Amino acid sequence: MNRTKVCRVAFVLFAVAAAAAAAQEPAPAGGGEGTEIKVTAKKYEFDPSVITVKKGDHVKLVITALDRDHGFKLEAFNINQKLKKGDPATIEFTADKAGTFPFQCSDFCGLGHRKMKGKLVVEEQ
Ligand SMILES: [Cu+2]
Repeated sequence: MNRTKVCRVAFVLFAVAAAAAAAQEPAPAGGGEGTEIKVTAKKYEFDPSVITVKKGDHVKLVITALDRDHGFKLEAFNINQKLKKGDPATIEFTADKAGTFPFQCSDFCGLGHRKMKGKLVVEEQ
């Protein structure tokens, strides 16, 4: 197994463990549901590129840049976060308005930088 593969296996194991831990946590009290979404960023895409939540949700995005530094800009919610390679960034906000809101990479990362984008869909309850 090469190094990349070892890293990937370790990452998957970590993700599974984190998911199992999260599943055991009680739901946050009051207000909207807590929603944690893991996202990866690499040249030139976010995965998932469409993030769907419900209006009123407290959204927690944990975004990891895989191949180099990127950025995450979600203008509608005043978010512009630098994503350091390999260092998961946690972005929290309340999805207090319904609609479809574009987000994009905010750290120039190469020829496809401007195509590196996605959208947040906030559905009415
Ligand atoms: Cu980028």
